[in-house]
Amino acid sequence: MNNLPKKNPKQPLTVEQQIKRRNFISFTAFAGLSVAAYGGWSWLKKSPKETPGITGKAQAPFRRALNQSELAFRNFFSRNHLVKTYPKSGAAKKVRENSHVGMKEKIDVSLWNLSVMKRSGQVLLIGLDDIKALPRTEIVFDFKCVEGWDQVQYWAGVKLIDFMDHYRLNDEAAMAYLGLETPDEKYYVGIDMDSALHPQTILAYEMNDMPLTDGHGAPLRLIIPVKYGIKNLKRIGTMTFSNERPRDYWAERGYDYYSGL
Ligand SMILES: Nc1nc2c(c(=O)[nH]1)N[C@H]1C(S)=C(S)[C@@H](COP(=O)(O)O)O[C@H]1N2
Ligand SMILES: [Mo]
Repeated sequence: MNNLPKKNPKQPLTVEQQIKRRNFISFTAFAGLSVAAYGGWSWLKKSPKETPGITGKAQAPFRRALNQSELAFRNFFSRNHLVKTYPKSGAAKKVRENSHVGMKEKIDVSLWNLSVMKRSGQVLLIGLDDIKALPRTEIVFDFKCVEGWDQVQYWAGVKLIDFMDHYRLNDEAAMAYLGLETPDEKYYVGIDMDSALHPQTILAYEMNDMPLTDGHGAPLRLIIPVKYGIKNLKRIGTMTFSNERPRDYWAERGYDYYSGL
């Protein structure tokens, strides 16, 4: 035993005091949370809209959250993870046709060329016969549109990765994005290079063993099963490569830039 004076032992609280005290604590906590929630909400509402351009219309913090989740997705994404495929017998005979931005003018396939803007500034003009001479590949997969429909479809063409390999677009493949535009530049998409070089991404010139019809994007369109329909640009005119995001028709209208599946 030491000789220090004993502190006054605290009087235990009565039951009523305990209840009062708990009520006080929970009320304070509730009030505090309400203020925080309201504060958070008005912070979001008052925070500036992101600057219009590549993407538009979302409050900046929302877009930051979206971009964060894009990063998470891209980290999960693997070029070796294949989208489910189906037997040809399962493919739709009547293929849905949806929206034709950038396809108003009549197209003369004999005059058409794919323009590839190289990093060096050089432009490759490539005709359809040159593209058809490359190894042909086919895919039957479930095409999904953000509007809420999907359909098993059968497409054929050349793998984009084979095409890039053939034309020695190595410097271009090392960049972060592929940009595609229709010849009239009215519809355009940007695609991250991992998705562009995915083994199921193809430059398609046939559907159900027939040359593409105008409505489905003749003479050449993108088929990219790891993305929603919006990224599957019909009637390709030009191909660009960049480390910044290329402009994207639907991202400018508020849709997710990545639009992955
Ligand atoms: N040039 C161009 N490509 C486009 C579109 C478009 O409006 N113009 N719409 C996209 C959308 S939203 C979808 S769902 C698919 C539809 O392709 P389909 O008509 O072959 O079904 O094309 C995509 N590619
Ligand atoms: Mo779509």
